[in-house]
Amino acid sequence: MAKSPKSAAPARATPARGRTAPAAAHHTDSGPAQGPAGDPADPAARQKAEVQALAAGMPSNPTKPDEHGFVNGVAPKPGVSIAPPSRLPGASTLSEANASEKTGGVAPEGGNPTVAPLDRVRVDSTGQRLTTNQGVPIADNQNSLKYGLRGPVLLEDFILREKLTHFDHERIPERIVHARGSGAHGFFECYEPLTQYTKAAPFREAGKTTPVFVRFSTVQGERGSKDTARDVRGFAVKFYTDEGNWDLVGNNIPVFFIQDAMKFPDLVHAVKPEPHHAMPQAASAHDTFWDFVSLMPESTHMLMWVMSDRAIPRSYATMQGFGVHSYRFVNEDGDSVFVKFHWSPKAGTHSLVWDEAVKISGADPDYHRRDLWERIESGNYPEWELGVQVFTEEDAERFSFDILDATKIIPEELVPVQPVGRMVLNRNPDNFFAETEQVAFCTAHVVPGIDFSNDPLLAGRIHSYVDTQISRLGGPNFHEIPINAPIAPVHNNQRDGMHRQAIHRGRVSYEPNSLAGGCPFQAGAVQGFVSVPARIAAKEEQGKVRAKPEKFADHYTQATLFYESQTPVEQAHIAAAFRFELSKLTVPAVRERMVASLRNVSEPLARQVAAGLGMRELPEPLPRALAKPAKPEVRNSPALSLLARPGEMGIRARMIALLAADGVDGALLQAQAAALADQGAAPRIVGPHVGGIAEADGGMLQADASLENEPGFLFDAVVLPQGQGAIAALATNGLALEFVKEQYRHGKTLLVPADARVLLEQAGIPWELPDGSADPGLVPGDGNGETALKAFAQAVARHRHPERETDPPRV
Ligand code: HDE
Repeated sequence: MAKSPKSAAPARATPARGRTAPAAAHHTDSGPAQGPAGDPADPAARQKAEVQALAAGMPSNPTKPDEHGFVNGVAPKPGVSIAPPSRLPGASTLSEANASEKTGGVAPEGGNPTVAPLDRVRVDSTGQRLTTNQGVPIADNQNSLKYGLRGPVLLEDFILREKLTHFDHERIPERIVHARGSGAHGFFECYEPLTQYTKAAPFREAGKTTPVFVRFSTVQGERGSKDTARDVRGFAVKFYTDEGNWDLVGNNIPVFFIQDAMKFPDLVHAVKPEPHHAMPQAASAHDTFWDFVSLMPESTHMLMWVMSDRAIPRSYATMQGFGVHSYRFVNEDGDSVFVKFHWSPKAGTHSLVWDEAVKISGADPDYHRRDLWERIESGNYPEWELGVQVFTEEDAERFSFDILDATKIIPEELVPVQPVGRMVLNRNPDNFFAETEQVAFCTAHVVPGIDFSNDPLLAGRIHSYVDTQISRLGGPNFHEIPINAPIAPVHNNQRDGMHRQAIHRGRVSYEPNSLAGGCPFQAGAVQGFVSVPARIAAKEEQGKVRAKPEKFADHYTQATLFYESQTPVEQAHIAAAFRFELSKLTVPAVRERMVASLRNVSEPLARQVAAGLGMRELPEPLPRALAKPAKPEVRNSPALSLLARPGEMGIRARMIALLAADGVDGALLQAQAAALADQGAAPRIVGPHVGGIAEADGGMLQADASLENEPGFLFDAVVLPQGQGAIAALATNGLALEFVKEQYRHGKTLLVPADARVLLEQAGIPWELPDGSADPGLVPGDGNGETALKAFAQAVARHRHPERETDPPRV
């Protein structure tokens, strides 16, 4: 520890003959020619002497020879460091031990508290008085400072000015894409060590947990846009590993529209609201998007996914997530394999239907945000299993498609997905802005054990994310914003810049150095990040080139694979989505071009879409870029259907309405609500109004919501009431009939006691399916309801009853 200069002997004014003047040791401009003798009683002299000794201990740069040659390049050695004799040589100032309430004492050795847990910056104002940002107590928060009661407001009012100035700057630029999103904290838990493939910290030991922050988002709409737009969803996970932050910035769809980052600005310009009138918001159903994608046939595979129900998820908790690109795993020996990442929801993959999504966006634009928040608040923590597809360079060579092409999947039937861990989201943020808005994901954030492939789309992303944060978050120090700071120690020689938080001790901010004993020193290959040398065999045509490999030209094989792997009801939804989107175009030529493209995917699909658009004749198929694509390994992949993952959460977190009105059998209704809540569902009593509802037996129950403020399409299922008075009231209430009708139209489960059948009849709902068989989603309710409730819960767990569907709907 440096000795406090306070207790040090004062420097002598006159140097003793033959000795270096200790006073000279205090000069900051130049020191004594011979170096100080190091009077142990004088910290300045001691510091100089110890610095001199440190510097002398490194007569040359010992690591210089290691900077050269391939072998050193792939296995860099750790830097050399010399332990200083005391803390003195590393100090910025001899006065550092003069502590105060503000300065604290000397920096803890080797520490950087900007990476300490977030409670260091959480603010709780319980019992506190109001202050300015300078901590000055505010006496009056109601009035500006005026000259007399009716006089002018004074410029001197620093309290008013501070408040307004801060308010004026409350907004930051929204994300250029993925502006609308919601996030949560949680953890990742590793099942088994994956060390044969990777040394990445989260996969080192069975049971090891790594904190995560996850943000889900839509792509097209602005920050305040609706949640249930037809769109790709972002699925970005920040792993705070003990070896640094790893961001797996993925989507809920495993492929992308384009193959090269060069086209990303074009794609985004085409899909965003059109620039002349800034419409439409949060929608791809407009001319410029379809103009672009129909001229870019590599987007066809992605279009199949985006027109499927994947693009209108029921909940963030019921979506898969994908890393999309091929990445690399690297183990301790430096061996690498390719890897694709898959998140699979424990709650199953469930989606909305289009009519429902459209209506929800009006009644509750925050539908997904609310759902995520409420799941976590109620302890129904969303959970996913992480799976990996691991394959070698040699496997990749054999595939009929290129693994560097982000418009292609690797069918699970070709390379199975191995489960490696689970992720649980169990904590909502304290503050949306500080955490969810300021979180900065970046594909360049990788840790030792994870590396990139040569995917040209990924290459652009490695650049783009840091770049965008600099303007969005106002400078290069966004890594110090608490939500972005790693939990791993941070030490480097980067300094200054806007909004710098860290106060670096010492005067050394360069490497190599001897004045700080060589610290911080380079970690070397064993501990540090080393890029895998790309092992792509050099071919004659290797050289600078702007072109794509041949296999990238197969634009349709996997689009067909996706479409063919869907169940008939999913195929029908895809056709309907194309019909809807293309019906919104104002330029018929674009519409025709898209139908021409669909002929290369599936003739029946193209015909169905054309018929839905009133096109009597099919256009010629679009010319293909590759006349003879390679034979695909897999022609049907059941894993691609949403129905392949029903989930294992039953009715947990399902929103279930229990309709009520005056005269309801209140005891039964409350028992049903309690039984559903016991199973983890979220029951809500919905009446003609909120508040008191008179029960048949004279008691009162409280409605949580009204038919007006929470319409039927917001619920996963509905329990119809018993009690003649209530049924009669609801049967003449148009809102109640619409409620029931929409539940039915959207394929939901209705519990229908015999007496309440009249509600179905009034709403025009048939008791049987179109083919005359029993409707599994209309569950008859018996007297006191226990058996019926069980059957109801089972039917709700199926999510939806598409057997009921007709196009157009019967009801
Ligand atoms: Fe992004 N993307 N992206 N992207 N992306 C951004 O970064 C970009 C791509 C994805 O919740 C931006 O911080 C380029 C694919 C998610 O904060 C920006 C290219 C995938 C999020 C950016 C792509 C994604 C973003 C905007 C083509 C799925 C939201 C704000 C080369 C694998 C993260 C920001 C969050 C956000 C660039 C393509 C996923 C501009 C250049 C493919 C989930 O940097």
